[in-house]
Amino acid sequence: MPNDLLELDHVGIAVADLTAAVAFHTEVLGLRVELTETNDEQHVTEVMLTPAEGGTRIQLLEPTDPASAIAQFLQRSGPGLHHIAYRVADVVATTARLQAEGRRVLYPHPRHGTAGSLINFVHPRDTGGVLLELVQPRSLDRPG
Ligand code: V0V
Ligand code: CO
Repeated sequence: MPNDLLELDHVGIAVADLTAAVAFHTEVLGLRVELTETNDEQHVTEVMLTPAEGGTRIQLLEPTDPASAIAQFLQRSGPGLHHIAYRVADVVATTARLQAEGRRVLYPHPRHGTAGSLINFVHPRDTGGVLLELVQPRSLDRPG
């Protein structure tokens, strides 16, 4: 059995109003803001939040461009659960494995994700309906 999906890194939620969504997650749910970042490749502004004892984080995603994946999702489905992201040690190796099994990996090469990570996605039609993100965190020998 493969064992390269190491942890659930985050759950991505598409939001139309980031300020309101952050207020709900902090003031009502009590999560702590870990970082706020704009990702020009993905055309999103994101806020990553952590529950009281850590663990899997929540990623709120607001589009910065009407043509972006998040804007299109909001138009079709409205705000809500968008993807789940697993942490991997080697995103190229894991995507190659899944692709070899016939699943559609969305990018030929990993792109830039949160906090200097490398990310790729597997199409929801090939994963039982859930958009799957793979995240290789930034390592000390690969700054930034
Ligand atoms: C679309 N579909 C979804 C979905 N988005 N199903 C579950 N979850 C989603 N998020 C379904 C849709 O209902 C249709 O289902 C089918 O997929 C349409 O497929 P398509 O025409 O090939 O694709 P689109 O145009 O709907 O786009 C979907 C994909 C797009 C996944 C291809 O959103 C994409 O390229 N996503 C990758 C980038 C991304 O999501 N970035 C934002 C997060 P039926 O009708 O066929 O059943 S950025 C992020 O997480 C970062 C930066 C990070 O964590 O570091
Ligand atoms: Co994500």
